[in-house]
Amino acid sequence: MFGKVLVANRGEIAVRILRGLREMGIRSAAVYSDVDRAALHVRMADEAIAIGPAPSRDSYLNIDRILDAAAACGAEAIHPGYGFLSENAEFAAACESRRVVFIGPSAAAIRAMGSKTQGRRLAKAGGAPTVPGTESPIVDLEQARRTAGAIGYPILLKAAAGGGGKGMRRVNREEEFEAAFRDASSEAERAFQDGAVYIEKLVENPRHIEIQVFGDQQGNLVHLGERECSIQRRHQKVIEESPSPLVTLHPELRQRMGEAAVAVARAAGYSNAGTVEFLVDGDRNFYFLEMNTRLQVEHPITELVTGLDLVHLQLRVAAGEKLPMRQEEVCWRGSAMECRIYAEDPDNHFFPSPGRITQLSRPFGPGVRLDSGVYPGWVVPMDYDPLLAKLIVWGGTRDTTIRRMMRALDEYFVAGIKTNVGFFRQLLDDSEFRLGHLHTGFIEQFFARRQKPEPSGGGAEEAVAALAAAHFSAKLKLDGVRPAAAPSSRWLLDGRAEGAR
Ligand code: MV4
Repeated sequence: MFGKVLVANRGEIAVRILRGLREMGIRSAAVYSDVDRAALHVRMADEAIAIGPAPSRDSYLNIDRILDAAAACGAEAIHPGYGFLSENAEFAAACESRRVVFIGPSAAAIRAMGSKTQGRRLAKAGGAPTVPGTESPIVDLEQARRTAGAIGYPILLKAAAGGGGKGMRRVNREEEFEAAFRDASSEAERAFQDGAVYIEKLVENPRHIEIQVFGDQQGNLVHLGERECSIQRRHQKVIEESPSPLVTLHPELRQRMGEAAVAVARAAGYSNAGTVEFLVDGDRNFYFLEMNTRLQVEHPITELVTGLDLVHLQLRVAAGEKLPMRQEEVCWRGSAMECRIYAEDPDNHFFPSPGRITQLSRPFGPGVRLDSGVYPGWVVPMDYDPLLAKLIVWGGTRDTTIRRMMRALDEYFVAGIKTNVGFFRQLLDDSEFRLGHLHTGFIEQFFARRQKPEPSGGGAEEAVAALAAAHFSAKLKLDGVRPAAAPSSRWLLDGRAEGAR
């Protein structure tokens, strides 16, 4: 096993990885930009190395500075986390040539999956179903129009170098094709310096279900089940859960999607943690979408339902150990859900709300996990993604998990900055959400449902009562007075119960 690992990231994921390193008895080194000097990940690491000014390109995205930091502290391996350099094939290759282990798949596998068209070719080669479409970018507009006609409208134009919905255009009929192609291509050129665009048949209102896979360097591969990630806003995930409510209704889906995901990973020569994304249509047909070649933000829900520690596993297989389990030994228990808590203002278009955290209190109790990168007094910088923490909850059933999440959200209190905590309570209360009727258009429809006036009287009254209750509980928290807490503190102070006197 490694003696020392450098964590090339910041925020909650750097903290998460540092915890894994501490548990495995591996020394840790953090890196930090100028604005992160006092960050939690810097405090938690055994040592920390400054890598430059706040802008990512001068610090967390700077390959030379990260590699110099690893050399300076004698780290044998680098964990990239997610975002930043985690899916940068050039960085993985630079690690290989500087003889430091990149904790992730090979540079070749990252590069292959970075190209969405090559990913589709590999998925097909592995025998996984793909959405009807082209395996190479459009070169001849006239021919592309014929291909689109043969596939059948509506179609989607997608950036070959893409991901995250950039360079993606819906085309409803042939007359729209040329303009949409130019739009998609120029957006892709701006975003990825690569204007290549290809065609896929559009799947209407699909679910987004992804499979966690894991490989070792001996060629063993397993899948760790699915995560339902359909609740997204502008291609940003908001709530994730495992198992998918759809898979709970149709359990054979897990094995079929799991086998398809492993086949894709095998075709890519994959090792370490990876995620294979699928679209699932209304008839439960699933299609390969793309593969993410990193540990994902939402990995903790898989950890809670499988009982595995994905960071430990990453370190073990990166150090050359075999996967410690076979597929038949992987099992799933209960239900887990994650809310991504952001410093953002739900009442102002979810704009980022950086600033100083003046008060912070967190949930505890059964089935609650909080992966957080912040502390009271910390100033959330405006230079990075404003994710504060992930609230992750486990329960025996989906219903228990939802109730527990509501309770935990009530206990999570932040002052000084705006957060989306209140928004989650509304989402979790939604009847369609409760029923597990999830799809990628869910949030949009949810907003539309909320804007409609209540059909009958009483509903409005209820809404006013709920608002008043929310305001009251927020005020109680601000004042630091909680009626339920008074008797128990009295008990603690007096050493005997109220009734005993
Ligand atoms: C699709 C699709 C429907 N049909 N592809 C959006 C981001 C990009 N990575 C893939 N995306 C989609 N691809 C076909 N052929 C719908 C989406 C999509 C989506 C996918 C996953 C999660 C949320 C989404 C929201 C809107 C559109």
